[in-house]
Amino acid sequence: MFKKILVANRGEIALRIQRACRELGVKAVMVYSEADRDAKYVRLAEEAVCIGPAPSNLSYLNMPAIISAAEVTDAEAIHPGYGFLSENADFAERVEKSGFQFIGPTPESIRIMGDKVSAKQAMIKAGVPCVPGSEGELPDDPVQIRRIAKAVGYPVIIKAAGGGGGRGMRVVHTEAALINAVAMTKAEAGAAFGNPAVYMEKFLQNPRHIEIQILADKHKNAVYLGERDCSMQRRHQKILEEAPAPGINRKLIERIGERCVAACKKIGYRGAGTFEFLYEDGEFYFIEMNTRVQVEHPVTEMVTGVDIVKTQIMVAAGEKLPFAQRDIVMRGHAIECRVNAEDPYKFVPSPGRVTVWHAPGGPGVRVDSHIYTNYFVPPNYDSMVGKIIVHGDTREQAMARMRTALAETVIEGINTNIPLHRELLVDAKFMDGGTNIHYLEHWLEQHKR
Ligand code: MV4
Repeated sequence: MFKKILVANRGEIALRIQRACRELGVKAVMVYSEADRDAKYVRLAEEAVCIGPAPSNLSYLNMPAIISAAEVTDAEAIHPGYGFLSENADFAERVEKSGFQFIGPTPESIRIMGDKVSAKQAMIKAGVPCVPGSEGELPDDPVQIRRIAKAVGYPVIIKAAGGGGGRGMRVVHTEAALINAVAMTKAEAGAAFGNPAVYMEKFLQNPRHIEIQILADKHKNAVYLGERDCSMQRRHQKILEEAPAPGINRKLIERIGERCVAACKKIGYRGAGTFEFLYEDGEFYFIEMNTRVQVEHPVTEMVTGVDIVKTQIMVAAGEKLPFAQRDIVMRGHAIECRVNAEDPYKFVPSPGRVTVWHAPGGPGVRVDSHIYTNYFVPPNYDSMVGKIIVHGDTREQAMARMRTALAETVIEGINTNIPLHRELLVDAKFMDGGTNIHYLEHWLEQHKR
């Protein structure tokens, strides 16, 4: 096991990784920007290095500063967390060329999954079901593009190979709009991602977003840790996630999970990863793979009892996965509410000083947050200030526990989306389970104030 690792992130995930290190007996070096001097994980750190001014491009995205921090502190590995440099293949490569372990997959795996065309091709080859569409990048010839769209069937969606997470996509309903839409998406993709390549898929109108969590080691072992339902989102920002996904056939999930594991083994994947699927009319369709730990990993930890962050570090150190697939048992139900410093209905960020903070507690309640009374939420970063996660024997019990947890939570001095969560937890359709990716936006439209 490593003696010391560097945590190249901030906020709640920096604290989460620090906690995993403590449990493993690994020293954690924290890095921080000038805006995060007073951060909780910096105060709790045995060692911390300032890597630059507040703007992320000068600090948390500053590769030389981060690698230098690892050098001067004698860290052996770098955990990138999520966001920032976590899915940057060039960073992973520079980390390894500088003699450190990157806590994540190989730069090659990150690169394949970063290009959505090569990711999809790898998945098709590995037997993971994908959304029907173009086989690879769209050609330039308008005749061929029309032929592909006709075969796929309208509506279709044009997606940038360099996009992902909702960036660089365009839905096309008619042949008349097709060629122009392809040209527009290509132009935007070239400007935004430096890669004009686009591909085409059948546009699924009312899917759910279901993802499969996997963990793999360097010894060809891989397991899936069940699924998460992440359909409750607005503008591609998830706000509530749960596991298991309500109302989906367990045998089907097992089959998909096994395909994901087989794909990991086939491509030599290692570390934590997430296969994102759209689920519609009883079928799963792969769309993208995330090669990092995700914000919503706690719901999987709560239902499986597996510490995903600890396992990431263990497998990066070369250890074998300490469990096999038969050891993974999903128990009960977990829900996570993301707490954002923002207006609950207008969604404008609300940075500033937290004057009062009372965290919820009780059976089955977990809070992953870096905030404290008198903490100043800087305006420079993502507005998420923490996550409330609950576990119960049933979905009903988990919802009841979440309602209690949300009722107990007090955050003063900044606005948060907790009032929105309180309303959602008593919404009849949410309570039924199985709402699709458009539900929250429609709900907000109907609950305008
Ligand atoms: C789609 C789709 C419908 N059909 N692909 C958006 C984020 C990116 N990961 C892929 N996305 C979508 N791809 C096909 N073929 C609808 C979406 C989509 C979406 C997906 C997951 C979660 C929220 C979403 C919100 C709008 C659109």
